[in-house]
Amino acid sequence: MFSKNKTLGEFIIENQTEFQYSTGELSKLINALRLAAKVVNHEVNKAGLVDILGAAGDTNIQGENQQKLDVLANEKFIQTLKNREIVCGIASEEEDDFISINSQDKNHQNKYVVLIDPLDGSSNIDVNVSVGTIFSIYHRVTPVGTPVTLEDFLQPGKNQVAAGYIIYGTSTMLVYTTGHGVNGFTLNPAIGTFYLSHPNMQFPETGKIYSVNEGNYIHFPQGVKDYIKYCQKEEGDRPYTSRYIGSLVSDFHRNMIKGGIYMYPKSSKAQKGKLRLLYECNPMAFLAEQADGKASDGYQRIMEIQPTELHERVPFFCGSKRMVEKAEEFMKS
Ligand code: P6P
Repeated sequence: MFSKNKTLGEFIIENQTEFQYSTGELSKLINALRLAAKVVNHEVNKAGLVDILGAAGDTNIQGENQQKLDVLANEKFIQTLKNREIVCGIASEEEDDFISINSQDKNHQNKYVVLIDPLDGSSNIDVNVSVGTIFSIYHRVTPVGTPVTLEDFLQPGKNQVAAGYIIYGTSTMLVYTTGHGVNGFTLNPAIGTFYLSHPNMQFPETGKIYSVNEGNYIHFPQGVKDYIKYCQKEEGDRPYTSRYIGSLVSDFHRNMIKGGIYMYPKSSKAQKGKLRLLYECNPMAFLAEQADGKASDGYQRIMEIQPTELHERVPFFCGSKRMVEKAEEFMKS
């Protein structure tokens, strides 16, 4: 067990030995994300004060209005990662295509690729509801010394070397895994330092919270409708409580602490659901499994899915193991 109040920097150094062939690059990568998180946190926390609210006028590849804070967060994370000269490529929800990174003297020697949703839940920004950043890290699979290709990004989630999120909520936390459990760090804004506040985070095996946008109920598959009615039925430890914030990171974080399930199913309006496999579902699935939870598309393990395109969407069921298994039973029947 890790002692609390250790700083994120101390934690990274102490656990560096766990990274296979550790050359310190992954540590430098996590440190780069730490810096970007503090910069974005500063902007998110003053969003109401300066004229960065409201849509930037553009729309991203998803056809969603780009809020100015989306654009700013995207730029900050990309710039910070570029400056650290550790990654050979970046894919972002806000970028139509992946970005190949090669500083002159490095000649494509960097070995990590990062996929990121720089500001998830951005429709909540203008109403002061918590939002989050989600990141996913892989080793490149094409030869070092060559430009990164799409193949480096279209890897199944089980290949991830690290994943995590920053939640800009009542406090700002960075929660991540490198495959050795999940640890949460809370930012002390007065001194700009993250402290280990939630060591070894784990989903309770079951819970009493279900998170889904019930406004889509009539469009859901019958199995999802039946599971929602199961959650609402007066029987045993039920009815459960419905909690849905509209920010995946916030719903996931609450459910990991209290126990619960988050669902974004497919529907007659969205045949593959809404969430993106590469930079939303895979990183959250890695965290869920490292926290003794479960993540599936209703039928198969999310991290087994072989991606075919950068922004592909998948149905998503994620949280306490027993709750996801029960939902899968309804999906199968
Ligand atoms: P809906 C935010 O846009 C997001 O990707 C997740 O963070 C959130 O859970 C979901 O979409 C909300 O989508 O359709 O319920 O508004």
